[in-house]
Amino acid sequence: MSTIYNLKREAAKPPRLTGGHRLCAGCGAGIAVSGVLRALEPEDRAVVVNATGCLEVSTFMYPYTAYTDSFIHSAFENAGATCSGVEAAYRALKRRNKVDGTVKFITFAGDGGTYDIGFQSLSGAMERGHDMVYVCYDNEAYMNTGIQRSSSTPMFARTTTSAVGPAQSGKIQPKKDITDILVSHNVVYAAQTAPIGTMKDLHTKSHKAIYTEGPCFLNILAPCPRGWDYPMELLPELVQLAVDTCIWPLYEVEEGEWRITYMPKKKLPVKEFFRVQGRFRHMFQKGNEWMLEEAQAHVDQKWERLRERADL
Ligand SMILES: Cc1ncc(C[n+]2csc(CCOP(=O)(O)OP(=O)(O)O)c2C)c(N)n1
Repeated sequence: MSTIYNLKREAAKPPRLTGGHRLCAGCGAGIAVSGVLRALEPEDRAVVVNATGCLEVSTFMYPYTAYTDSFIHSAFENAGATCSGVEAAYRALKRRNKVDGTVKFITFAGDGGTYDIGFQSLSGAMERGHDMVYVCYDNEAYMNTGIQRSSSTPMFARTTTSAVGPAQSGKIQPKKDITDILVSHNVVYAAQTAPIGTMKDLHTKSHKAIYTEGPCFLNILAPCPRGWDYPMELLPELVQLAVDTCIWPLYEVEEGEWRITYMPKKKLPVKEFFRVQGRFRHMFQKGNEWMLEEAQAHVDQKWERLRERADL
């Protein structure tokens, strides 16, 4: 099994999330998920567990499926538990020589299903040490039900439940740091990545997560053209801006060792990322400069903390 990334080789593999699904043009989730599944070695099978959300309603509408692997639609609350249960059953069958080949276990859930509603079952599955990967595609709100704020929504972002007006300026609270929380579960591998550039970062981390034995967690930035309010063709630039502003740093934590996997050549001001999205438009109105300053200070502080942890 080769761990050296080769774009040509990966792109030539048959897709395991096939075309014809109903995700929006310009959505980051579909690219993220197909990128994760592409990291599976062709001879291995997978069981994909998916919590309710945009991904699930768009890629699996019974009797249709966009997956070439087995798929379980799980409730919001228990995607982690469902995946860990199937993994435990597999191990029991394997011990009795009742299954051939290798099967990998991957859960996909949005930030609502991960940071909030499915958190207890994710926490339990990771703590029990199941051999599975839990992947959060983080679009920073409950998009499927009409763009409601989640604990992943960044401060100041406008959603349908964090309004912008005289009484409130978008979401009041800062974004929860779920990757850090998962690191505290002592998972064997945790990483933050994004569908970016040649997809090398996403591929390498997905491969590591799938083929490292034990509980692994990936948090993947997945921009949403409807919720973030950007023109669909802007997706690649938007992801690049998220990492170059250090709003979404790319890093991994392996057995407690923190490593930054992308260092921006020039760290850009956060307003470059905000400027291209309607959900932050109010931050550019006269009198609201303090919001940009506060957001910048918050990102700088988190970036410094990450650099310290990575010994940089
Ligand atoms: C317990 C429960 N509460 C609420 C819902 C309604 N619901 C279905 S999808 C969804 C939004 C999912 O948000 P997220 O997990 O962030 O995924 P996204 O749709 O953004 O991809 C909600 C609130 C539900 N299915 N189950």
